Amino acid sequence: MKSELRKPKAEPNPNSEVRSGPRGGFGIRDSGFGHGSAFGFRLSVFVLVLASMVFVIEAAARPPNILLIVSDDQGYPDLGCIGTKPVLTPTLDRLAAEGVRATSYYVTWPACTPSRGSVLTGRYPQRNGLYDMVRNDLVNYGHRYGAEEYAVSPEMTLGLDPRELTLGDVLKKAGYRTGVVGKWDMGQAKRYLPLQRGFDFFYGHGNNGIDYYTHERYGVPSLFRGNERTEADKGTYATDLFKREALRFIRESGDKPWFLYLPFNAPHGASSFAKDTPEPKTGAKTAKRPPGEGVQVPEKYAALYRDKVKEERLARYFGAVTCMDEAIGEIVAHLKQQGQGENTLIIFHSDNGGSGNGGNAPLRGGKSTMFEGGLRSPFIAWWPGKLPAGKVTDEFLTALELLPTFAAIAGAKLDPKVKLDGFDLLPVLRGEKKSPRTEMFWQRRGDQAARVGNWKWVSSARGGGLYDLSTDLGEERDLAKEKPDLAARLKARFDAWRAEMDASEPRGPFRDY
Ligand SMILES: [Ca+2]
Repeated sequence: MKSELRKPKAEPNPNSEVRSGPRGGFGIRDSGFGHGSAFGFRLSVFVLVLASMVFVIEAAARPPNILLIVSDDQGYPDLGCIGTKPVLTPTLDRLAAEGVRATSYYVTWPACTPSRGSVLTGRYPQRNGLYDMVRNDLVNYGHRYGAEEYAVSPEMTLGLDPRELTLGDVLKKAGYRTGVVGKWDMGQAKRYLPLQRGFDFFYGHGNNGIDYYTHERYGVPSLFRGNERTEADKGTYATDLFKREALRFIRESGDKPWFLYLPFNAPHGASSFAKDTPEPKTGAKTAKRPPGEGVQVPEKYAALYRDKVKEERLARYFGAVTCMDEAIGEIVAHLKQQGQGENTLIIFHSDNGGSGNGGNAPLRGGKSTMFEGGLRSPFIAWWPGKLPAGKVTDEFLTALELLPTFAAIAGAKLDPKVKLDGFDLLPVLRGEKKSPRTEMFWQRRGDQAARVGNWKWVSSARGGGLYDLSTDLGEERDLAKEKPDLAARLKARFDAWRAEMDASEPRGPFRDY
């Protein structure tokens, strides 16, 4: 991958034009001068021009707010506007209709933690060192941890290397108020938590998943406010809490430009003991997770789907998506009420492919696989007046592009010593240029994949081959035998990328250095 470090001022500040709005308010009537004489008129014009110049400076000085919404395990087709599933997402559909939807947008890993680490750092997981999950998977969900045992477990001792710069670090330095509401998943020890990673505000869970109501994982209370664990909201549905806290953050930011990273835990399966199964005794390491535990959701949302789908787990999954969609709708409505609708970029995507809730057709595979169903995510960007409305683009884009994009619109200075793997994607969304991305690489343990142009090469325990995505989005026809030279070329590109990752500066927590 030819990496590209973009200078933030490469394009004009999209907010530097004069426009009317709550912070404008200049006009003839405001000038305070009479209009009855030529002198008065000229003076009025002079004052108007002067006032406009002041406003231009003021507008240029206030960059747009940025709201990054990430859903959890929401499959590529799981949006109402795609039209292949009965899922109801009126808010996201509207954002897509008023903005840009990308159909070839990829995450960097087919499951939570490394995918999110790339969102936050703009770097491949293999470059920032967070290339596997941070979770206690040596024991199953039925195991209730004691405090001392939990304190030394992977969930507490692993996290994103503290030397990595996050979106919070970059945007805070550019004058933004920065917040995280929801699933942090970058480590739970204090040094890993958002307040130590460039963020001013944090409400959510530090670990990989929780019970939507008790907010526990492995029996450990997992919700934080700032650096402190809190049980004050125990019993309230997580999506409702994250909506409440997102609105609080926006409200409390006042006139300051803000960046809110809002990663919902929905519609991920609940990380909880099953309601109808007795908790196993402490130390029981072989207790099975009960089948079909799935997603937790308030009954009114699951009820929307009971006549549409046969399986209860699907009704709950779709219900959780709709509940999240409704929460996003309230946040967007609040922005509009505050007059910030046109001064806010909203980006929405999922952290990885769907985990089997009705499949990811037309894509092959799902979460944890190297096929498109694991790596390709729904993507919507909304910014009225600054991005086209109703545009659908098939340009090759990834989550690595987010940090350079946000840095560019915030006018943030990037550290030239930090190698980034993406670029500002706004000109591509506007249709002003083709995507500079020609390649992308993935590795999950022994599984490997590369996309070069429209060609995809996969080598994994669950199958592999060479596929032409331009004619075979479902990766059904392996052309490796027909085109051995091309397959070898893609593998060589993968190997070159792997060598670059191995040669990059050692970073934790998984790399041996
Ligand atoms: Ca996930």
